[in-house]
Amino acid sequence: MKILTKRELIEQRIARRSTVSTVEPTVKAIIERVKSNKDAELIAMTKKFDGVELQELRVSEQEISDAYGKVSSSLLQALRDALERIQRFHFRQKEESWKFEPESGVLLGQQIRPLASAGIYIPGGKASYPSTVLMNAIPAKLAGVERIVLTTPPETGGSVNAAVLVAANLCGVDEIYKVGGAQAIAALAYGTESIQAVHKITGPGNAYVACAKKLVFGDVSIDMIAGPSEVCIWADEQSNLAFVAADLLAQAEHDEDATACCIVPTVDYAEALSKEVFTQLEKMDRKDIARKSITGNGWIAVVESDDEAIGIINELAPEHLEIMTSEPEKRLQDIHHAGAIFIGAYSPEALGDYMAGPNHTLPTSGTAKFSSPLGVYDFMKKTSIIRYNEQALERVGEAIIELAQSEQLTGHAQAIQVRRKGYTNEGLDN
Ligand code: HSO
Ligand code: ZN
Repeated sequence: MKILTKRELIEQRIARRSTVSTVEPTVKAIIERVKSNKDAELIAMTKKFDGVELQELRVSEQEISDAYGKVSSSLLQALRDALERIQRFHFRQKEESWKFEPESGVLLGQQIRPLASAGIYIPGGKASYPSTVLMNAIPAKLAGVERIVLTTPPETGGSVNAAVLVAANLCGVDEIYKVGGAQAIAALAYGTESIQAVHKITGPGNAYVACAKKLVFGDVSIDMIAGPSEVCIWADEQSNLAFVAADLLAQAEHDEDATACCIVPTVDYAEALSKEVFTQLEKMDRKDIARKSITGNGWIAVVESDDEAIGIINELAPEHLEIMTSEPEKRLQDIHHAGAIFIGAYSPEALGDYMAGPNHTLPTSGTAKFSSPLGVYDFMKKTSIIRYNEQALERVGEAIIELAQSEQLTGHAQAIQVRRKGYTNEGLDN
């Protein structure tokens, strides 16, 4: 792995990539075609891109119940266990509407309502993760979304990954469609004969899906544009080399573009870690992907102090931060930017990916500086409530008129004047 000092790291400038723009013309064309030709286009594109000829886009009840027969009882139990833990965490994110009376005659409040519908995109192939179904559907369900739709590309043969179907069914997803790519995002945003449009689209995807989400944003809401996954591990001389290396590789196996990086105190530790990473790498099933990620994007930075480490972390704003130093909580309050922070040797990212409870959909590419993990709040919206009586309005009337006149909005001023005591068509008569 590349071993860098802090200065070298800054010179390299912490990479921030975007593949979205290069595919934009293709994605725009796909969206337009789905808008015009609807289901027929989805069926044609599924044949073209997935090699599957579909009669029916929607997954049937029968296919869902058959899926239960295709997953092992231990996997079913693990999904149920994860579901419960994810629910228990997300339940605490539920917010209530509130109102208050700041002064006599005045009532103000915030009304919270679930979105009416949500569409979850789940990628196909090797990246078709049932855990991601749980992470998207559970917060939507807890928010009270009435119609939860899931789309995912079919596998060769026309079926959908059984574990994905089971996870969706356990969470109470209402409709599942066999369509993937930018065409699925277009269908969710604008609707077709069989897929009714939704109000918000969430879930990960490749560059085409990410670009489509960006393009439909505004007509519908989206969760975020997720880039390749990242982990940053802060270690010290006491950190277990095997643990640190395994966690770097767990991240690297996701994607050739994934970033696994580590902050350590000495060049000796960095060299030993790099050696351990390559030893463990050889035993991996996905060693080709992991090797490309580790050699292409991975780095180990050698720092001289805790402050230097914290500076790098806050600049990086990693999606996942693992603190494996001997006092992992000592500087926790100084870390301002990270999607999720995993504290201590026994809290690996893999725990958070599946079981701990918090969401594994996290801000990537430095966006943790201004974004949060996916949560119940992403499936809710707020409306302000305002009620003044006549006396209360009179108390602020002059000030409103003053402000309205300063903006040359005399219509606004008039909307107050007509309500004032003694007002006639000629103005106030007193
Ligand atoms: N680490 C991924 C989520 C995931 N891992 C799903 C395994 N399955 C992005 O946070
Ligand atoms: Zn993962």
